[in-house]
Amino acid sequence: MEFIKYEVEGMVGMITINRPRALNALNSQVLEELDATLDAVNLDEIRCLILTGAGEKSFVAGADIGEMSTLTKAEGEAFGKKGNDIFLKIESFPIPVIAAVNGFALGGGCEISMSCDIRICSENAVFGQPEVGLGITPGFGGTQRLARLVSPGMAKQLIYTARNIKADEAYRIGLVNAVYDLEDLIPAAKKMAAGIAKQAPIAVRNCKKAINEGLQVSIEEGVAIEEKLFGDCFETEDQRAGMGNFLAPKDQKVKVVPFKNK
Ligand code: CO8
Repeated sequence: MEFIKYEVEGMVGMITINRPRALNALNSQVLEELDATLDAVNLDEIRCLILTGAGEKSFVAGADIGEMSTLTKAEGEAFGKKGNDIFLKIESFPIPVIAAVNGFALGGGCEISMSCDIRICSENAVFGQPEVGLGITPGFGGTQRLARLVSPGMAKQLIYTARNIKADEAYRIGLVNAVYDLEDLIPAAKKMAAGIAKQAPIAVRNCKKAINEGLQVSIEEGVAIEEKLFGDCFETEDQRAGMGNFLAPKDQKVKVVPFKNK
């Protein structure tokens, strides 16, 4: 891999988009390597992913403008699909993905962060959808996910004006969950990921599925999805271990239940 770094620490995997000379902009090769990296994640071992960008300046400064500049209509649509397919893979990835946004998250950078389950950022982070200033629409899900994540009115304002916002405003509008000093960002992401990884993995996966799928349907259909996934947790070793530990005599309880993903 030239542009993607993948590291494992315990039950947490960290994917770093590593093209700092172009501020980690997403060209076809980066997207293909990212796709292959996701496919290679060992889901028996890894329970949470962190996605970040290399360097201290940029998370991802968008899709590669040089590569896009000469596309035909058909090629533009195909490039949009290429990004969308991978971002949908992240969104529906079986385990949670935390975006640790360490600087510019513009265009495709903002969009990839929005396909993650949770966004946290550093104080130097800048979010925005500058596409209309380049003569295009957001093409990797920005018109869809920003409106769902913040509000349609705020998304429209940001997209129509192509205005970038800093970390404090991203926090205020609910685009990120927390803002950290740059040096504290990755440790905070790792701490959050470890906190997720020590929970019952089947239950965490089912929660992700229930929230994501439930958001697409009516509340009646949503609770039906939840019922199914709730029921699915029973008779697992992890459900027995989790409830067993709660019900055990005080002197036999463990602080961290050794869940087995079974
Ligand atoms: N694509 C290609 N190269 C980039 C990009 C990018 N998106 N962003 C930065 N770079 C490159 C620069 O060209 C420069 O390269 P070089 O050193 O070879 O000249 C290098 O990274 C460093 O950048 P700057 O010198 O510009 O650094 P500054 O600190 O001066 O500025 C900025 C940083 C403000 C982030 C500036 O680089 C910038 O505005 N970048 C573009 C941001 C942008 O507009 N992003 C949105 C792109 S469009 C998009 O993402 C659409 C997604 C959907 C696609 C759908 C397909 C159909």
